[in-house]
Amino acid sequence: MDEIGLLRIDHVGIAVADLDEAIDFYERTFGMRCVHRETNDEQQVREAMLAVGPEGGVVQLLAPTGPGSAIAKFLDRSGPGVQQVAYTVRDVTAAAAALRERGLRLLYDEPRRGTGGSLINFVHPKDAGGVLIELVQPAGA
Ligand code: MC0
Repeated sequence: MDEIGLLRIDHVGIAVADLDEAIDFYERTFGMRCVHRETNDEQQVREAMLAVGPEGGVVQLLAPTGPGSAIAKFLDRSGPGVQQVAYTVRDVTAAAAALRERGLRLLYDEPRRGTGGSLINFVHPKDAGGVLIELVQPAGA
């Protein structure tokens, strides 16, 4: 079987209703630092990346921009909380193909645009023990 090419945990994604309020909570309570913010129209999210600490780790806060957003649906069903675990991969197309070969459902036929110009795809949570898994190929990789 082909290698998936996982490199590390890219981020843990948390669904929130109010982005500014959530950033404030993580900064004040845990001393995390907001290092990036952006709106992704295709995914219908406003997001913020928070650096956990000096040794690494990133938390992504995700708020919906409209009712059709996957985050809006998640919040309606489950309330705020962990929505996804994302892994950095060398090559998202190759990783998706290797996972399909193992019988898992990938959500997109082709990678889409993620944070900071990355390329992303997702494994359906029902094929991964109830966890939505995002594959992230960083921009320029
Ligand atoms: C749904 N389910 C989940 C789940 N979302 N389980 C764990 N984690 C989640 N996040 C479960 C439901 O509870 C339900 O279980 C079953 O999956 C329903 O599956 P479905 O009917 O096929 O699907 P939907 O309509 O609930 O949608 C789920 C799906 C969707 C994962 C397909 O959320 C999606 O397309 N996600 C990918 C895009 C995304 O998440 N975008 C936002 C982040 P039961 O047992 O009740 O049947 S954007 C992002 O992350 C970007 C900006 C980035 O990082 O670069």
